[in-house]
Amino acid sequence: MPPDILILAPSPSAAVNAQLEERYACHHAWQVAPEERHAWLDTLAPRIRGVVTTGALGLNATDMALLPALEIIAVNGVGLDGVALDVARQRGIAVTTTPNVLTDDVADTALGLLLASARHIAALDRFVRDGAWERREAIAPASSLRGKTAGIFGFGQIGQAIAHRLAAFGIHVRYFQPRAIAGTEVPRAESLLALAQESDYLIVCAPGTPATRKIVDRTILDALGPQGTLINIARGALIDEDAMIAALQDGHLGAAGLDVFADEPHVPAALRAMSNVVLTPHVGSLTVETRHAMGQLVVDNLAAHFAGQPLLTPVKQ
Ligand code: 8YV
Repeated sequence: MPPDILILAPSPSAAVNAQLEERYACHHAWQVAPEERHAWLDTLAPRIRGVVTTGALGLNATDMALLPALEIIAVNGVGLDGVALDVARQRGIAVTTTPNVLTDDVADTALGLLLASARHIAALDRFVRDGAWERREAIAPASSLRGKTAGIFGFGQIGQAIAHRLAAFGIHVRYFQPRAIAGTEVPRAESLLALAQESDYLIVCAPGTPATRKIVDRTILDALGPQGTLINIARGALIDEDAMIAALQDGHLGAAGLDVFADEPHVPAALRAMSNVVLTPHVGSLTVETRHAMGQLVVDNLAAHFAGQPLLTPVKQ
């Protein structure tokens, strides 16, 4: 009998989905209406040995408690903020993520948001479409990226890939995270506040944890200042969203480029209304190539687990 696995979201890769169907009895929660999911899961739950989830969805303690035979949670992503890791650890449930393969695309998304914000690309796109150019309305010049300073908060693989890209634009780079990174030439600021004070652009790449919740608060935003731009490709929870909206509205913060939000997929109307804000729907890793590679890592981790082999990319617990 193939192991039963619960799939919370499909992969955009047909090859990945086909491999899962071939090897497992797949139960697709995303195909069931949310209000019917509990009843649907009731009979299945005792048989489920693996869960395939995403960084955004995770697997909380309540849902984990419904699955007594759960052995492995394979996350299609690197964010673990939605996974009840303490419960997984206590129950000996393995957890895997998809590091490395998504680094470049997520870094590219950060650069895209930065370019779109700093050079007004999204606003200018609307300007052309709305006919403002034909009406010969004035176009305010953007400010150049060259010579500016970017502060990267969270200097893991993605933060470092962003730093590498920024250097090619002639942007000075600094970073902050509690633990200094050995072997990098990028200077480390002494705190997040110091980083924001030194930066024209603050790029948030740190993991979502209880310690980073709303860490980018009004003080940090004020330090970034009226000419400053905030970029977030990490998690919405790291930013005090109300404080950010207020700072953007009263001109204490210049602009923002956001891929992630506090309550996805809901984006506050105030943010949608602002022309100095660029919004994308949590698509940092959403390319054909990367989503295939992420899905393949999920497939390979599950295969290793059910064959009793070492996992490829386990989360150390
Ligand atoms: C994915 C992410 O968009 O890695 C993460 O944690 O947030 C993203 O790469 C998400 O996991 C959906 O698959």
